[in-house]
Amino acid sequence: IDSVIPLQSRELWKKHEVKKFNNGDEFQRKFIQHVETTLARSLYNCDELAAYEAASESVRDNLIIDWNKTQQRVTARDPKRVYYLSLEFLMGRALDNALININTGDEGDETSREMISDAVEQLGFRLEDVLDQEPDAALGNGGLGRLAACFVDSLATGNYPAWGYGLRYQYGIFAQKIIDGYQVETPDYWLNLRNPWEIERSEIQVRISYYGHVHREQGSSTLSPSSWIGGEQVLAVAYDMPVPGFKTTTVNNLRLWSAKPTTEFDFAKFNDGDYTNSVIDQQRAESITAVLYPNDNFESGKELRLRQQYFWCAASLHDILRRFKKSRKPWKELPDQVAIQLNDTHPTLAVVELQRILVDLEKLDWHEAWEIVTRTFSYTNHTVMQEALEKWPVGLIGHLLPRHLEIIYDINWFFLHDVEKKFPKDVDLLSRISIIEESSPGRQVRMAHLAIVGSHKVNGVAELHTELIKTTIFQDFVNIYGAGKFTNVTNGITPRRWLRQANPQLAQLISETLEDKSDRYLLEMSRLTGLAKYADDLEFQKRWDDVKYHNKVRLADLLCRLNGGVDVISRDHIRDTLFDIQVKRIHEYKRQQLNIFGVIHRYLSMKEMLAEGASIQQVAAKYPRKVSFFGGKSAPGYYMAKLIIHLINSVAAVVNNDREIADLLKVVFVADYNVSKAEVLIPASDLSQHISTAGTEASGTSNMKFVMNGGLIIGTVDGANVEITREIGEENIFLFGNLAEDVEELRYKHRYHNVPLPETLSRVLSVLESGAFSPENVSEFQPLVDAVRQHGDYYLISDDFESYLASLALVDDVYHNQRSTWLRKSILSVANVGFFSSDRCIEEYAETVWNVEPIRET
Ligand code: 4GP
Repeated sequence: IDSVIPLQSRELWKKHEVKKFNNGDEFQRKFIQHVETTLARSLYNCDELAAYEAASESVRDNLIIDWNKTQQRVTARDPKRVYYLSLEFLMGRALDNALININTGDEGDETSREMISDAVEQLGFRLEDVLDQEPDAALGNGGLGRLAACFVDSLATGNYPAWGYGLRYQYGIFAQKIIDGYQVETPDYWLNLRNPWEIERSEIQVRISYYGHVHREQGSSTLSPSSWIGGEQVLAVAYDMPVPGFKTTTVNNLRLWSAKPTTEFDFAKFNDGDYTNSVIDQQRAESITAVLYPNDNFESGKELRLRQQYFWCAASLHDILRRFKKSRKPWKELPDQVAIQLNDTHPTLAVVELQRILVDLEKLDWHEAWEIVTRTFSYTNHTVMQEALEKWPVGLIGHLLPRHLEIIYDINWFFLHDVEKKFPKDVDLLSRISIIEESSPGRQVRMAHLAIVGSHKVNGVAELHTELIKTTIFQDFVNIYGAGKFTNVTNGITPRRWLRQANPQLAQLISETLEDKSDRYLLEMSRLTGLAKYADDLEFQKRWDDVKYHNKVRLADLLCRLNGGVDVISRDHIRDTLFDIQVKRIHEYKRQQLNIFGVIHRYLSMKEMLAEGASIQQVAAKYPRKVSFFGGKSAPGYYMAKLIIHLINSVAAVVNNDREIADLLKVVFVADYNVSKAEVLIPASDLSQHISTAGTEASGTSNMKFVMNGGLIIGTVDGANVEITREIGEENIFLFGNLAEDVEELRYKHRYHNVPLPETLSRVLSVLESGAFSPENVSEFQPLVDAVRQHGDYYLISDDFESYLASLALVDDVYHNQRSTWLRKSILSVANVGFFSSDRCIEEYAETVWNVEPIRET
């Protein structure tokens, strides 16, 4: 490896090599050093926040040493690398995760989370309180962003030479406050405190251009090298976050770009006496990475978003190619050295940018360049929802990126030309598949089409989803390219965060129970099947149940703390209260409205029994103790989703204050759902709900998290629920509702016929209309009623309502009357959840999409 240090000086470097701490004593020395020098504090003013920072700095030092070695190792061997381009990385907290990964499994490594916990305690702090100081890195919306975070974890754990590339937003996903039952968004300025987990690489800067115009030799076509003279210029500065693997010394890199003004200055303006405005123009640069767009499964089409996308694609590609060029290999070997994964269509401009670089700057022939491009990229689709498929107005792209628009047109020209040869005279086909949509009010670029054409592999994220994209939105492309280009990689989650970190008690019980008495199963999840033989062991069931109880109390404690020290749920009957949880983005397709309608139904039925003279014991026999938890954010501009949030809170206000039903039913909306709250909520669930309209949820990943934590799930036959059922057995999951294949016909019926609603749902809707939950504004929830009654019930609430209620009744019965059966189901679910580790997913990508191999320490 190149170095500027003269040979004779290198011995000295080696002599003074920085060492990792390896025991509690050494950790404490580091810790105090960071308190006193890095933080300029002391024994006399070190609070919990400072302790968090000092602990993080100390642990980070260890990671960075391994990070450096990992990078040196990869540079020396120069293997094919993977780059995961994602506009979102929903990482959550870093310190606890780093502590779980701190022991590398190497001989002589004596570090452990317990060791640090003790060391911190000796210094006067409780580790839990210290960990609680860390703000979430919330640079994502939901499933797509959290998937990227699980993937970088598994890439490091699997020792893959892989980097993530994203944006360093100054404001992550907004913090949600609930005020008078309504969602209120407040900015998440997460960088307010110094962030010990990032390394500013002020020396790594990439100049990014926008606007301007294109020059070319007279008479030459757009296919020949052209020069784009950009107008506005900004700088992309790299910030690196170390991503440690589990039981390995591999520490990979997540590189996030931040926008800065260039050092140039508009002297013309300045000389006109407009100094202030020339500075303000410069500041415009920083707005590019100011904020994460808060939409999940929805595209808003804002110019600033397009500016973000290009900024990030151009900076990342520049960086990737700089690294490739170091090996001095010919361009045609790029696809043997580099695999770039497009996480959804957001990074699709990278396809165009690479073609531009190869043709305009590297002077490759168009076709030679295009071959290299398509062999380099692959694309993951995450949704079939029309409103989420990205399209950009041609005019906007042409204005912002004039050369890129020319290239897009040329890509499209060759693509259509090839298709025309294969399917002559099929004009309809050509207009359906064209990258350019000829729509009113103007032409649009269909980013999904561009991503498919520019990639060698396209994948869906669960079997059903992949099947759906192949037979609906991308069907034409299957006919054109053949089925081999389309493949499935079912999503997964990292068991380190979602089991070991979120649920230490369960993780511990599992280690003690499995034959090898170790936590190896966190790497080899198939070992969990060793739990199956204890499924009917009553003593084991009791221990299993105790862990769940402990986690339910932990959730009650958190809610109490968030509520200013006042209990939100009663402590009296926690063990016999079913914790029913639905936490995810609020979206009509995810059907939180179905859930809350079910809650209303339950409440009305309880009241009816009482009114008819039943005793509270009789009511309890039919409707035993239950708390319905909800959590999730709505996009700020999504009216219906916000109304659903208000309905949940309004129902909570009525139900929770109704003395007559004596705490048998409670409704809790947990404000500001995020990764660190998920880590407490998920382990506490007895039941969780994954009840999207069949065919709408591409995969879902929280379903996997709940199962991994011993919760049972109620769900529709949608997304990964299908494969969860296959893995854990259909007797261990509560499935209900219509199938994806029937959805279209049902929607058609609703549109053209007056389909009568089930009596149960009618009653719920009438009560809603009566204003029982909105006395101050009687018609407030009318839009939710109308969506079902008047507007075609697009999400098929009425079609699934009865089977949903039946399924919930079954849940009550098993939970309350057959607890041992319940625990058996829970144990068997965990025993068979191994398939859903993101390690398995990454292996599949590595083999079938990227063709990359792990690089281990030798
Ligand atoms: C989400 C899907 O809605 C979810 O089903 C899936 O599990 C997740 O991606 C990861 O693949 N999609 C989005 C989005 O978050 O914005 O399209």
